Amino acid sequence: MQKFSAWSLIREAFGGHRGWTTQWRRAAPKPGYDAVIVGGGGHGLGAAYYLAAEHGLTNIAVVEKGWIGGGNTGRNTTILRSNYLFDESARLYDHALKMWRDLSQVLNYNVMYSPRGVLMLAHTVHDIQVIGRHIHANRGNGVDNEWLTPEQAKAFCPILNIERNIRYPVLGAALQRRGGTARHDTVAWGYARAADALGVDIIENCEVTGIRRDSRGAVEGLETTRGPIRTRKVGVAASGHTSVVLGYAGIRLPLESYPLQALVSEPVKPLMPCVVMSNTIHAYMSQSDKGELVIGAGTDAYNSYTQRGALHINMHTLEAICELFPMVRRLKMLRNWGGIVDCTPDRSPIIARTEVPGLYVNCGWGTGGFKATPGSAHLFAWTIAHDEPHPINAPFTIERFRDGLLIDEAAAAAVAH
Ligand code: FAD
Ligand code: PYC
Repeated sequence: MQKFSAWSLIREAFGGHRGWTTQWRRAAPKPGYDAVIVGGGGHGLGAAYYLAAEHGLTNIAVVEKGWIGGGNTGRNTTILRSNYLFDESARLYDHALKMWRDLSQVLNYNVMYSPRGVLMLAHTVHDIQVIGRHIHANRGNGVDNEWLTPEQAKAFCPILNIERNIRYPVLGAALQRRGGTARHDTVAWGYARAADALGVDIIENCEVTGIRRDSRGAVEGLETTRGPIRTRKVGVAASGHTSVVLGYAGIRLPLESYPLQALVSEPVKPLMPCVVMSNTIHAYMSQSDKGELVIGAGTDAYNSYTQRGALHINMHTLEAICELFPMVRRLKMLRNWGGIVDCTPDRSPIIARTEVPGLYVNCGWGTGGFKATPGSAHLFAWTIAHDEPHPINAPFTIERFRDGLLIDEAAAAAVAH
């Protein structure tokens, strides 16, 4: 009879993830690969998985400066939705939302996708108008979204305070029923395990420190803290640090990096059946399957690469949360943390080729790229494999900032920027 150690049983219970024990196939990179992805977050690991699974590229590697999922993929508040305003965004985010539905089956790893519904609250006449515009635009694009009265919103989320005498009363809400949550770190682990099974090398503790180019200017390799790697194709998905990495190839991007924070309460019995977001009073909350209330705060007002933010931002968020959900007032907060998000001027991402042959970039997701992970990874892999964008990501170029073809989704974001 096969014997199992307690540790192996625990590992199997969580899907047999090998990264915890750093048992990936290789600790250091091979001298050369057909393609290398920089960044072991969901977007990078997912791109590697789709390159192998859908484009037959298996002599590839993901290089990660820390541990996989240790960046924003493992730090976000897990909200999934596709209720963006513009046609280009609706196509992009709905492509991703549809992929979440089957992701656990595709990866054979439970990413705990839970379409529990996302409520976006309106507190002012302006909110009602903006949200109304979003609902109509979404429906025109085949994306579900519906208007709820305050009473209907409370029926959907019974702990919501709809008293009229509060500072920002709830005047109504948009509900995207297909929106919801997934467990963030399983996405990194699931893609990593599936990519590894297809032969992809996952190299942790390997920071890219330079990009080598040949006499024509095309990519010919990478410098890393674990030695040089030869490759003709490099895909960068290094959220928060993209400008640093592309700077190695002399490319400047219109990106700014900010800390964004979140916090969780002590675990309690189920009390919150959905996600509630309020852009105006600047707070959002859901409940994890462990029972913790997951609360998101805003971005700091200054640029930084520190993975923590200012305390007063959290205090402001908690004031708003206590007003919206008075019954959580006496809960203790267990942890808070931050991540570094990179934001473009129009708050839409870039998934594109760069001016350097063989160099591709996936960045600019700002505060909202977790929801896009499967779609973004899928389209990024396509772009790298075909050396041209898929029709869905074709508008998300770098050149749009030169040509003025912006996709201005600032109002679709959950948090202040
Ligand atoms: P990451 O997961 O950050 O991966 C990038 C990786 O690149 C990192 O692991 C990093 O270590 C690595 N790297 C960087 N430089 C180098 C280098 N030189 N060499 C090698 N590796 C390098 N989005 C939503 O849709 N919904 C939400 O509810 C939500 N909430 C959020 C809450 C917070 C607090 C934060 C911080 C973000 C939130 N986001 C949310 C945004 C979302 O987390 C990100 O957009 C998304 O996870 C980005 O994924 P990624 O794979 O591109 O980046
Ligand atoms: O994009 O839905 C979102 C989001 C919520 C919190 C941070 N980003």
